[in-house]
Amino acid sequence: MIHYGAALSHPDPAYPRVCVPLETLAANELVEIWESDSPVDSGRSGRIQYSTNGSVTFGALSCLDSDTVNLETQTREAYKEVFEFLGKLGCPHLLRVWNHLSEINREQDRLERYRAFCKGRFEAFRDCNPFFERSLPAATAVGSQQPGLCMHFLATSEPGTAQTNPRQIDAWDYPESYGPRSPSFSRAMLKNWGDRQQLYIAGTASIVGHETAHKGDIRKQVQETLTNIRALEFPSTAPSLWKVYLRHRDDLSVVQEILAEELEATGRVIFLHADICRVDLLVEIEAIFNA
Ligand code: 3EB
Repeated sequence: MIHYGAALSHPDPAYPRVCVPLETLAANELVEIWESDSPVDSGRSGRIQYSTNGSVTFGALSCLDSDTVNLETQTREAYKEVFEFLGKLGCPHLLRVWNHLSEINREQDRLERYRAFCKGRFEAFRDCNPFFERSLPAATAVGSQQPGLCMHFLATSEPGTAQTNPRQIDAWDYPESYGPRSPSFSRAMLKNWGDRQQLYIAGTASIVGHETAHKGDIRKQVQETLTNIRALEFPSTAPSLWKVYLRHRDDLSVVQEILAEELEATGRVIFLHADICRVDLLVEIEAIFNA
C-alpha cells in the first residue's frame, strides 16, 4: 500500500505500507494498493522494504540527508543496493521507479540537488550494465517534504520494453547543459503480462525535444504535457490511474478544469503538491494505461 500525505487514521495491517511524503491536493486520505493473485512474501533486506510474489517485486528504500555522504554518493549507493537485492531475488528488471527528493532544485556543493541525484543514479546504472540506456525503467523524480531521498519501485523477473516518445528526445541523451550526467529513465515501459499489457508512462512534462516549453504558463504546460503523453504509441485508451504533480497549490483548480475536459473521465486522478525537477516546470503528469 502506498500512502500519500498525512498519517492514516485506520491503517490496514494486512498491507505493508510505504509513505510518500507529499501533500495531497483534492483528497484527504489517499492510498494506492498493488495486489497479486499469487501468494506474496513481504520483508526487509538491508534498507529495502519489499513485497514479492516471485515474478513481481514491489520495494522501497529511503535515506535521510547526511552530513558526511553527499547526495550523489547516497543515490549511487541506494540504487546499487536495489540492483543487488533485485538480482538475488530473481527480479532484476526495473519497470518503474518513483524518486522523491527534498529541496530538489536547491544548489548544494555548486550543483543542483536534482543534478547530483542524476549523476549518482547514472553511475549506478552504468556500473551495473554498460548498455543500460536501452532498458531504463520509466521513472518519476519530484520533490519531497521529507529530508533526503526516498524511492519506491516495481521490478519483474521478465523485462518490459522501453518506449521512446517521438516529441521528446530520450532523457538519457539530453545535452550536457542539463547537468553533468543525463537523467536515467525511459519515457515509458510496456509490460506484457501474458493475457494483458500495461504501459507505464514516466513523469511527463512540458518538454519538446529537450527544451521546456511555455515557461510560466500552467495551462499551456498541461496541454503540452498531454500532447506528449498522447504521442506515445499504445493501442488502448484506457488509463487506470493518473498522477499529477503541481509545483503550486493554487494551480489545482485550473488543472482540474483542463483535465476534466481533456480526459473525459477516464481513470482516477491523484493530485500531489511537489516541486518539479526543472525550475521552469510547473507540472508533471504520469499515467498507467491498461489493455
Ligand atoms: C523530463 O522529461 C522531465 O529524472 O527520473 C520526468 C520523469 C523528469 C522522470 C527522472 C525526470 C525524471 O526530463 C523530468
